[in-house]
Amino acid sequence: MALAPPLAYFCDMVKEKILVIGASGQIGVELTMALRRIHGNAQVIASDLREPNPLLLGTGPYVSLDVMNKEMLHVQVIRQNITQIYLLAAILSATGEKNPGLAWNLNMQGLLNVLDIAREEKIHKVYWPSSIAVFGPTSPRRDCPQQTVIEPTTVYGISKYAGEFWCNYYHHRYGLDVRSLRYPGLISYKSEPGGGTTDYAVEIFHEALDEGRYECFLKPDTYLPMMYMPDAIRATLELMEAPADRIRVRTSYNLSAMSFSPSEIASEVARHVPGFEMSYRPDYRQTIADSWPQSIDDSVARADWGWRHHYDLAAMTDDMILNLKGRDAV
Ligand code: NAD
Ligand code: AKB
Repeated sequence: MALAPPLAYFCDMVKEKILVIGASGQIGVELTMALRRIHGNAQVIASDLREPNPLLLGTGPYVSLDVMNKEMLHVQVIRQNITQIYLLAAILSATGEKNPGLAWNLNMQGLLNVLDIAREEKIHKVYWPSSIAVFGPTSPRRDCPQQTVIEPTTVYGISKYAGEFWCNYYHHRYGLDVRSLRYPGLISYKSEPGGGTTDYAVEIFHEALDEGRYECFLKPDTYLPMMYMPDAIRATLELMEAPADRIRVRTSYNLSAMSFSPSEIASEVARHVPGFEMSYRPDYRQTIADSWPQSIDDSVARADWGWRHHYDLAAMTDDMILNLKGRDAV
């Protein structure tokens, strides 16, 4: 008579083993920590080209990994029994315009490596973020809808738009459960932003608290879609936990929380930092910002899997200041 397998066998069968690629970046640090809280530290493997971010040290396994090295990536996926992959490694808009070839290679080949391996190894789910950078100057400026004219003018935006269609292709052709969000500019205090056009909205807090002033690289009336990191992390987790039949968009979902200009965030910061001064010296990033919509319509995400944002400009500013002041006081 065959013996019944031990209970641990069944537990292991349902436990997810997650690989986060680009875990030391602005989103990666917070997403890795959130995934570890849900799935357990040992179940979430952080990986990056660079050293682990100090906030990740001692919180769980870390492997050094170059997403461009497909063989090594494949070995890690098999060796670690990976069942889900979160791919965050990319070159963002501002850095991408300085080195378009590098941005295209990493953003495209990195994604194709992951999609191929995920298909071959029957990975349960893949997450890959797109961006509001897919939209270009011919897209609607306000409340830019899910489906509209999309003609990006940055290499970053082109790579994201192409990437969205690769995700869609792998889903429909191979049945891969790959999900994606078009994040707006993300604001966070735990980890530094990595070379984007929206980075000013993070830098302003650090400079205001350290120096009492900030020189902004965008014009005062440049409205852009933005989101506080806790909302972005929750959106990602909710998208990934949603039943597959609720995910009707297999390119990437519009996602929105707030829209503000540099002069508006400067006024908010000044509520907390008396005497705060903002000056403006627009540079090449102004052209990038001008090519993007000012606000996003994310009603499809709200209808399909119940997305709701929590933070507006005032609530985000309060929380950023509170946490950055608290950190300085330690
Ligand atoms: P980031 O630059 O802060 O982090 C990216 C990480 O990837 C870095 O730690 C970097 O070392 C790592 N990396 C680079 N090349 C690698 C390689 N070859 N192999 C392995 N790791 C490598 O970026 P982020 O802001 O955390 O963005 C993560 C993802 O979210 C990107 O796809 C980005 O386009 C997207 N996104 C970010 C924002 C935002 O405001 N932060 C907005 C929209 C979309
Ligand atoms: C950037 O500015 O490049 C990013 C983004 C909106 O994708 N923050």
